Amino acid sequence: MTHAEGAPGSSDLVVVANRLPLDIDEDGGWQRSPGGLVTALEPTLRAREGAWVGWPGRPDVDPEPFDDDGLAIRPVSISADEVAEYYEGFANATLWPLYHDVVATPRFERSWWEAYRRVNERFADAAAQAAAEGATVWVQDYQLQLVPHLLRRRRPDLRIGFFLHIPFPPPELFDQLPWRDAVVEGLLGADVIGFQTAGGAENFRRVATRLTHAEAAPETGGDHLTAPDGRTVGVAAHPISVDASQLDEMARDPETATRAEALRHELGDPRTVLLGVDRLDYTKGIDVRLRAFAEVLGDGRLDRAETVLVQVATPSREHVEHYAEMRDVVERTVGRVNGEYATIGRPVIHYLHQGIPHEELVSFYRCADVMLVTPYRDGMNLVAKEYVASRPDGGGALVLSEFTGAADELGDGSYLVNPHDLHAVGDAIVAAASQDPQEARRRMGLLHAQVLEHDVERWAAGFLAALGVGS
Ligand code: ADQ
Repeated sequence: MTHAEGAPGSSDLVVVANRLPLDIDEDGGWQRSPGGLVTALEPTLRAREGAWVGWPGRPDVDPEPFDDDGLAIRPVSISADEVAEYYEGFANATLWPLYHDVVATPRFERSWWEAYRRVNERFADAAAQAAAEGATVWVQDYQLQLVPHLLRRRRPDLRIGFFLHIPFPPPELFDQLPWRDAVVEGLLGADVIGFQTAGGAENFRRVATRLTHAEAAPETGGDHLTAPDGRTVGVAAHPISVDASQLDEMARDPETATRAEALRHELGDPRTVLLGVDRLDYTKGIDVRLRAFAEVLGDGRLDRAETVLVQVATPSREHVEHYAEMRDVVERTVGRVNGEYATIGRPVIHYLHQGIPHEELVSFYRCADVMLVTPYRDGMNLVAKEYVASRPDGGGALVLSEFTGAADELGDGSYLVNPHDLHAVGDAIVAAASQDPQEARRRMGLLHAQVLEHDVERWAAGFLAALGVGS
């Protein structure tokens, strides 16, 4: 079913994201790709004849819209050139490094920007077609920052929300972007702009008031702006989370404990298991934790015969140059550290360059005495929250970078570190690995309670409430 240009669609709630919650395969069949977002939004979407606008995950296909069990799926077609320029280029080689503290050098290419604008127009068209009169549209993430403004131009009747999953940088970095005015204008088209942290929201307010005629609206407690066109725009932190009760339940399943024990046995029954789980991304600080681990083995603060680090790294964005370089760095480091400290049949680092199933991941979390989350910069970091949600037993310890959004909420119970300070990361690893069991329980109890209470459902309901949608 398609709608005539300009005529409203039938959905009262529309989610617009780079990816659909389903991927199309080579034969045109659809595979579910369940993520936290779809799980969190599903009940509300289905209750409101919801629609999801997004890319089906393959270039140059143009599938028909369809209904998936009450959820309207509205695919947006993207060509192979656009995948290279809009997605791998502007989104992942310009915005991603720029918004993550320039930990890699962003590239500014005019043709990438033009593709970004063109694709954002296409998403705005699809959203305008799906939304019913007066509907609410929730736009997700850095790939689609122009959509709020473009959509408002097409459909002034809509309530529009935008959530940024990655950090929003301070003006000192954002100002490098040659197209900064258009991006801020794009975002200001929303009624509510959500960020992972209060710091991100504050950065955006500073940028917006300096680059446009937007003004602070002090009567609202300081978390709104008056946009240049006079509309009030909410700008606030809405920290995302995980399906905590599901993880808690899975972790309590005796089968999970059995699998966790089996894993430890397969690892050679070491005294201490350390774990890292990440997309293989240069922002995640995989290199720093490997080097810190090598240092504490080298100086004998952790016993190389009794300690094992498992690093699971999902392949990610392999066509983007910095990612290939990062993979080389990580894999060379794994080889070097094992070369130095392993014995036959006993590597000190087990490295998996693969995704692992959700249930298996929970067993890994249950098995890990110390979870290492050491990004140089991260919007939130769901792995940290998944880990603590999976420890209802009160066991384990979290080493957490202070440059993650998660540190705002999990600072109290975790071992907070500056990932640029290799010695401090080593100290934190040693402290977490040798903590007093009673203190350990107290810390994990705090963390577990925090995440169980502030779960992804609460995040979605909170954002939608700010947009005026009741649950
Ligand atoms: P990501 O950068 O992808 O997300 P993160 O929040 O850690 O980072 O989420 C990664 C997800 O992938 C987790 O759910 C994790 O379990 C899963 N995962 C990672 N490696 C895996 C593996 N090897 N096998 C299976 N699953 C694996 C972006 C932002 C974050 C923000 C989220 C949500 O960069 O800062 O927290 O969006 O807003």
